[in-house]
Amino acid sequence: MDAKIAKLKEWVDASDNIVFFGGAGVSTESGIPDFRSVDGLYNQQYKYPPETILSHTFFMSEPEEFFRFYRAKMLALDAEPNAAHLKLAEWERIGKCRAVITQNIDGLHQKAGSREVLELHGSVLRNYCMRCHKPYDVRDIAAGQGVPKCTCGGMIKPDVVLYEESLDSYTINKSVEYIRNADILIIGGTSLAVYPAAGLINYYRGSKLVLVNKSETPADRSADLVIHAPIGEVFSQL
Ligand code: CNA
Repeated sequence: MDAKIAKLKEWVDASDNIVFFGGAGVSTESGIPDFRSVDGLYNQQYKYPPETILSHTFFMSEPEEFFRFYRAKMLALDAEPNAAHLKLAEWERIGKCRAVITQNIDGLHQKAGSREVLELHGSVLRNYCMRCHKPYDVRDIAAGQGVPKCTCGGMIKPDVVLYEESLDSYTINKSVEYIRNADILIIGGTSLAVYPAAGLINYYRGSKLVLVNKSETPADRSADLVIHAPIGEVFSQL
């Protein structure tokens, strides 16, 4: 076993207060593309850049185009959890992992069995009418065509945080509390480029800040352990 993975395993084995902070890279090994990798969504060609399509302004002004992109690229309902999701769920079950804080919207941590999952950017699995707030199943959104409409005539919006929208303050406060009190903070599969989510890691006060990411991140220099490798492969060895 690689010396860095052995070190991480030693820390994990001795801890009952691990907090995980992750992003889209956690789900690439489940077949869901991230944003910033070479094969990520930002490097594929669309009429508009993904930041534009996934903004509140675009959603309200061009909902047809939004849902065309959203159904094709953001919904992956057949994806299954990979070794990283499964290991985190196991750690929670045996009392090691206190919380998973995720920027992902795919629901795979819960599918793997994690219960304390703080979804900073919401979830594609929840959908509500913007007028009467009636909930809709994601399968209704996936199977439909054009702009999904409620029986009342209102537009249905996925419960995901679009660019220009603010994050839920309860979720942020709870995330800060977990991070501030964590023994080990493992950051994985995130470019740490999207704020305010990325700023939450600055609340960590411990001495075991771990980064598991394929590429370099702005936090590499302040981390106590940096592993540049696919997270599923790393976690399957822990
Ligand atoms: P990002 O900016 O696309 O960064 C992903 C990072 O993960 C990059 O640094 C990659 O090098 C790294 N990476 C890719 N695959 C792996 C892997 N197997 N192991 C380790 N590292 C890997 O994504 P962020 O999450 O940082 O950006 C935040 C956005 C992306 C959030 O708002 C998400 O909602 C959004 N997003 C989510 C999903 C999802 O829910 N699965 C998919 C695509 C985008």
